[in-house]
Amino acid sequence: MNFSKLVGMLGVALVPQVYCSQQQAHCNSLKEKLHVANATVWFTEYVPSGTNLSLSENDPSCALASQVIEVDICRVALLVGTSVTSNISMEAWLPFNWTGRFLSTGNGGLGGCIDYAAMAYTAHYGFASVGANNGHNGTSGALLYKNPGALEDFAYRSLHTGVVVGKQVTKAFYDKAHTKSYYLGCSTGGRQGFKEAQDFPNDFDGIVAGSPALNWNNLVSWAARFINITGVPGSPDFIPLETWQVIGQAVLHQCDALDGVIDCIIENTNLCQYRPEALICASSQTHSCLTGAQAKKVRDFFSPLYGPNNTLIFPRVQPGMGMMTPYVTGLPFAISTQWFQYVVHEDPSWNPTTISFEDFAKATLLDPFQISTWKGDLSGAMNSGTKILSYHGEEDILISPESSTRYYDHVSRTMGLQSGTLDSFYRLFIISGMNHCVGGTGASFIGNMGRTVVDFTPEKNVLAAMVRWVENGTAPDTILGTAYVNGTKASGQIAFQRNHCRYPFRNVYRGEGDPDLPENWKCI
Ligand SMILES: *[C@@H]1O[C@H](CO)[C@@H](O)[C@H](O)[C@H]1NC(C)=O
Ligand SMILES: *[C@@H]1O[C@H](CO)[C@@H](O)[C@H](O)[C@H]1NC(C)=O
Ligand SMILES: *[C@@H]1O[C@H](CO)[C@@H](O)[C@H](O)[C@H]1NC(C)=O
Ligand SMILES: *[C@@H]1O[C@H](CO)[C@@H](O)[C@H](O)[C@H]1NC(C)=O
Ligand SMILES: *[C@@H]1O[C@H](CO)[C@@H](O)[C@H](O)[C@H]1NC(C)=O
Ligand SMILES: *[C@@H]1O[C@H](CO)[C@@H](O)[C@H](O)[C@H]1NC(C)=O
Ligand SMILES: *[C@@H]1O[C@H](CO)[C@@H](O)[C@H](O)[C@H]1NC(C)=O
Ligand SMILES: *[C@@H]1O[C@H](CO)[C@@H](O)[C@H](O)[C@H]1NC(C)=O
Ligand SMILES: *[C@@H]1O[C@H](CO)[C@@H](O)[C@H](O)[C@H]1NC(C)=O
Ligand SMILES: [Ca+2]
Repeated sequence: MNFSKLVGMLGVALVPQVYCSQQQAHCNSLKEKLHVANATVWFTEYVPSGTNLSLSENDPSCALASQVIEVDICRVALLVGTSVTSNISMEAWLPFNWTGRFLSTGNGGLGGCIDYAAMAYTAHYGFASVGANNGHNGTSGALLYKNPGALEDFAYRSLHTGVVVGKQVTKAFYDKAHTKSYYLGCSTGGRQGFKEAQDFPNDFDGIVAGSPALNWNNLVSWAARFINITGVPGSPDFIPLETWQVIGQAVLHQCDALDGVIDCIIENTNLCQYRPEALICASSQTHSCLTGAQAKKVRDFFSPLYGPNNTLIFPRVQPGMGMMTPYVTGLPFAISTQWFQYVVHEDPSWNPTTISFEDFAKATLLDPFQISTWKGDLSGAMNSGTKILSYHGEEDILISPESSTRYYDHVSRTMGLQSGTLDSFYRLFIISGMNHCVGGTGASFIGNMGRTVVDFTPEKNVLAAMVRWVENGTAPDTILGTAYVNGTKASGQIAFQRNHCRYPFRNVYRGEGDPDLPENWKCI
């Protein structure tokens, strides 16, 4: 039961009751006020600040049953038809203390899940925030099976539709249009951000796209193929997980000092050419070491994936990722398996251990609704004044950050622009020591999600940096990341901070002074 209902029942004439019931009435009025083609309001709900909102209608596989909301919002849930056979569910969280800004959140993996945490975060900072379910409910890719409507929603249409409808909902609620429009997403959400930049450059003034699943088909193939290197558990020369931890330590041992400081962070993994042969077992050694055949597997693991015709399918796994990656387990990677089963082969019985170059070729040829998201021409975004801030963790255990630098270089070549010019609208920051979107040994708190917010200053927060870039013309040169003691903000103690450089700059230690302080590093 929410606050206003409670006061209403008690029949107490309190000022907050009047205030709340006005807000409630304004929120409920949207149901009649909104006239958007193919869209129906499912429900509206006034949510006062401090509510721990129960998300009972959220699909259980999304694993989010509640969300705390720190400001007064009007919550609007809609169903929007996207074709005769498909629809999206979407929500708009409209803060009463509105900055005039609109923002769309994205999705993750093969889901299917509205990013409520991102909506709570951005509504808290005054954005009218929307999120959609990507055309299907839940995390499974099974719903894409022989379902071209849902597949098209997943590739691009859910997000774009959510923006078009969301802007109309925003306007209807506040009786005026938004001033500026933003995007915030990571992983699949990062890909969605770039898809918008490529195909709908007018949707946003500023796009913050993290750890993007660019080059989607090849990424999925690459992720599917590790099992062909590792073998399944128990197969000849299978490398146990403990040994991968030893390998992770050996990578650090060889490359940590390249940036000038031994701190368990490799600032530029491009400079690291890890040599696994150094771990080959001495005659008396039986564990924590490699056979010759295992060293070959490790070398293959850290190598780029080339097709039989010598074209690059996907860049290498970056060294220094800590090796807590699903790719070394010898188990099929679920997202890849489902993509091949339900979309590429339309055969739910397809066996992921048979992955082959023919599968890769079929996936790239299919490229449903250009989900590859690899257009090198961003002139639409450049010409419409759209700014793109991308970031990618250098310890990412799922998507190699080299995919992001490679895309940046691809755009640079396609548009014939040096980075000095590209930087006027597209900047890429490599976040050292950051895992996939969040976590890791580095200074990874950059405000890309609610739980990694230090504060909302442009220096320390990628979304605030984007707002300043769009609204004040000041582009971020570096992003100041923060690391907390024990990796958690709950410790209340900052361990160290570091300025992350924009590509193609890299961070090096100045040679003196406390390396925990950002001023003792420089971007070169
Ligand atoms: C919100 O409610 C859920 C269950 O209803 C509970 O598990 C969770 O701890 C609550 N969160 C907070 C911050 O109180
Ligand atoms: C509404 O949906 C139909 C397909 O069901 C589509 O043809 C039409 O363009 C949609 N209208 C709008 C305004 O999106
Ligand atoms: C949305 O589409 C799915 C099929 O993809 C259908 O099962 C469902 O009933 C539709 N929902 C509504 C509200 O029309
Ligand atoms: C409204 O938002 C502004 C920042 O956008 C903040 O400074 C102010 O405290 C907020 N007011 C309320 C009542 O939450
Ligand atoms: C997703 O769930 C909502 C709410 O239960 C439902 O109305 C909608 O039809 C579902 N979408 C699909 C594609 O099944
Ligand atoms: C899988 O491994 C076999 C044996 O090493 C090799 O011949 C084949 O090319 C590999 N396939 C892929 C897709 O990497
Ligand atoms: C090379 O092989 C890859 C992977 O099989 C395929 O995607 C690509 O189209 C091929 N390129 C040419 C030029 O044949
Ligand atoms: C806006 O940009 C100017 C420089 O052009 C700078 O001095 C000022 O601090 C900026 N304001 C904000 C709020 O970022
Ligand atoms: C960090 O974790 C250690 C071990 O669990 C604990 O003893 C210490 O108090 C923690 N420090 C902070 C600041 O939370
Ligand atoms: Ca280092």
